[in-house]
Amino acid sequence: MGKLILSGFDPSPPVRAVKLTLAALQLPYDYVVVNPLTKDQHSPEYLKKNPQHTIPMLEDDEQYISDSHAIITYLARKYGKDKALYPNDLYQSAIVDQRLHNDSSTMFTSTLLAISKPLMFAGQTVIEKSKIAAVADVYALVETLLDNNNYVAGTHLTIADFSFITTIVTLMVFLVPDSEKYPKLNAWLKRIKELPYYEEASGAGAAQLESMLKSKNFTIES
Ligand SMILES: N[C@@H](CCC(=O)N[C@@H](CS)C(=O)NCC(=O)O)C(=O)O
Repeated sequence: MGKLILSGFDPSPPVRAVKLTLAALQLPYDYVVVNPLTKDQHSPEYLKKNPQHTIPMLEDDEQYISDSHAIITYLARKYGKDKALYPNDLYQSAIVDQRLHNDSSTMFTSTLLAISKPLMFAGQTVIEKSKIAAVADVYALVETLLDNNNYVAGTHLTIADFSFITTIVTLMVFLVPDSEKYPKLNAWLKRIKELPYYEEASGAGAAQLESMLKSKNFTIES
């Protein structure tokens, strides 16, 4: 097995999804801090490996992969012994892919980044109501996905759970999911947070991002 090197920054949700996957697969790796707050991702060496200048980026035997969804799928397919985290079955893997694409397009980008980027980088302090309504839509969808299942892509833990939880715990900074309205979502959050590697791989970084966001003293449009 080649040496794995993850470039990232703990508060970043997609980086945390990769750290959860590496922990679940019990894979050793080196960690290189690339801090987007100081624009480390724009260094010439980094851009050569990832012209899209995003974290996370994984290096495996001098091959570079960026985008958390591509990375966690690769890791689970290549190193998952029983293929439980990313099923071999074509239909089951398509379900996992669908969840990952949803995180990539809707949950992380058009819901979470749409709120957090203006706060972090453009000095905005009032969050539009419509953006909070989009967070509620995410919770409603996940509640439905969990209707007959303990995990977001079915009856077993998959990489889709890692992708969703890292985005959702940060969405919770802006809207706490009511336990009566979203009982399954809340039970799932508890279930994933109880994984023995959760706190180290994701919980600590999520808490850091929460305090960074709260330090912006934002309010929600009334
Ligand atoms: N879809 C990408 C999103 C990655 C992303 O936007 N990462 C942010 C940090 S959370 C970043 O690197 N921002 C810096 C930049 O885009 O220059 C993924 O899942 O990896």
